Amino acid sequence: MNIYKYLLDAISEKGGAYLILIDPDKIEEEKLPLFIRKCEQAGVDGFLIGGSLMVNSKFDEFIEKIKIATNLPAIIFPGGVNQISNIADAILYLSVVSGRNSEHLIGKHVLAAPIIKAKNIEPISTGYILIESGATTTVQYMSGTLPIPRNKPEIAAATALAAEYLGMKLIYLEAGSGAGISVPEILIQAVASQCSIPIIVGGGITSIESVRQKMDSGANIIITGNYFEDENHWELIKDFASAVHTKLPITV
Ligand code: 1GP
Repeated sequence: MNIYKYLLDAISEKGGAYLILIDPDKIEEEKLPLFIRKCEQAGVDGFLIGGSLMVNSKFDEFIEKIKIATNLPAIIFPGGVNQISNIADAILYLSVVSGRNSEHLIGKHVLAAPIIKAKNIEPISTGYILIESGATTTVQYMSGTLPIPRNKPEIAAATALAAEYLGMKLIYLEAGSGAGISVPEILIQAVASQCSIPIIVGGGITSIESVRQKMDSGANIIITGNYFEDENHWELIKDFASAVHTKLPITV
């Protein structure tokens, strides 16, 4: 299956795609099959898998467990070159275009490219744009880059457009995992007004209202991670999915 096309189809047919980020270091593995099943029943479109550190060294086995539990796509969201597995369906080939650290613009990609080719994984070129969200986030610290100030939508829009002109296929507006405040709507609107490639929004999204606001502002793909790491919220996954799927009838 071509995963990029799968995402484009979800956007055009359902109004958006909803992906849940699973960090192998954070989820209790024995809860994984149940969580995956809940997500599938709730209408989630797929999974991002990855983390900033990856202390869990059994990356292949972890993805395999997900693939055994579901036919939904498992897409790597790599925190490093150590997170490449041919068991996944695709990999977000992320370039931190908001930063000026050459290692995260092109350096790691040179190391990763031959491995991705050899393992025959679909790379999806993604302009990864960090947006200031209050405190320093893990991704800012780990990438050694400054995020775009949240009150500078014009810089975010110009950065996203540059990524599109460079041939990237997706824009990812990232507030950072566990961010106290998510990407502002005005900034999403500014990027959407300039770009014709799909816009992913993630980081600090913890309410259905917030999902709706992101979608209304021009987001095409929504990512949540932290909020559903706690099983107390699992019953809400379907409401999040429904808020993303703006073209589908609302289910109760
Ligand atoms: C982080 O955008 C993702 O890279 C998801 O963030 O964990 O805050 O939902 P949260």
